[in-house]
Amino acid sequence: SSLIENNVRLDRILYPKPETLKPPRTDVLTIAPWLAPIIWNGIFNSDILNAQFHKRGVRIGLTTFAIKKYVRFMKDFLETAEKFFMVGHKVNYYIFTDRAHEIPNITIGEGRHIHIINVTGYQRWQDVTMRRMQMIRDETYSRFINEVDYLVCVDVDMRFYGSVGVEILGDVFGTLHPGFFGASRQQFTYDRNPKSVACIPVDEGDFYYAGGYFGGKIEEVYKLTNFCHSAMMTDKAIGIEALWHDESYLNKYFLYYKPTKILSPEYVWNNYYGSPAAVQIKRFVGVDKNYDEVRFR
Ligand code: 2GW
Ligand code: MN
Repeated sequence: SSLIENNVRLDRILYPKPETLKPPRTDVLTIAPWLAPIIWNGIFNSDILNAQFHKRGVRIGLTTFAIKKYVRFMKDFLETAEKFFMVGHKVNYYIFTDRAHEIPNITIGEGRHIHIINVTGYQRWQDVTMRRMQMIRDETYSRFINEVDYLVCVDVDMRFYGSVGVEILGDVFGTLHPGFFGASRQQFTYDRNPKSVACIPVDEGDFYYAGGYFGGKIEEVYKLTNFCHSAMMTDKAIGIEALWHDESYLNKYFLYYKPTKILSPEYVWNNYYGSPAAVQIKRFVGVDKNYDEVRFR
């Protein structure tokens, strides 16, 4: 499949013309200063995008981790992904788990496949979440590069409630954290320890990106995950760990390697943050965790 985004000839498609003097959204920022689009409901036409991506025959990988008790999120995650994630496209689910026998047997649509990747769970929960970077990285060149064109890497304690389609795909993308899209630099919970590789000074930073939703082309996901994992190992060697674990290192990566596309918090919502007007659709929403039961923090 072609990786060049506009080299397919489209057939006739009928749709209202874009209105230069009537932008579809004026309540939110839809483009970053480095000209990466910020994807909000209303700014894109799925018919055009689907036609382009279908002609390119694009294959999409969705990675998630279900370690220990988190296998319980798998059923809802997969069932709702079948309804809403990249419907009509070629999709490979990659489930990293230490409990393969507990992954539910779900009926999967045509052109879609579930791949289980057996991994061992780390003792500390911080390592469970942080080591995802290493595990994704290690599969990029041994596997993903041969099987898919794009990767979407997400948390598992989530459910799809609305369409998540090819509008999210690009060279490398991050997602605005639902708790910080209206926040100031000072309020961003970046790591501030100058000894940590993840440190971001208070006079830098563009957005606060969510740890639970990033992706892009395989080569770019390799660069991103390799950076984050290496940074964690550098910190670990001097006995430190960034404030929000993998999320802090991801934010540092995106400060200096700007994402080429940015997803609005529609794509990684949590109802803890209510229902602000800017968020017209909650497409992928955190599942209320029973902290005492599921976690052991
Ligand atoms: C994580 C924390 C405490 C206890 C258990 C776990 C845990 C996580 C686990 O036992 N098994 C497991 O598979 N995980 C995976 O790591 C799973 O895919 C989960 O969605 C992901 C992140 O952990 P989670 O969802 O409990 O953390 P959140 O929702 O607070 O995540 C945000 O912050 C994290 C860093 O602290 C990450 O950056 C994450 O991507 C963020 O969404
Ligand atoms: Mn989560």
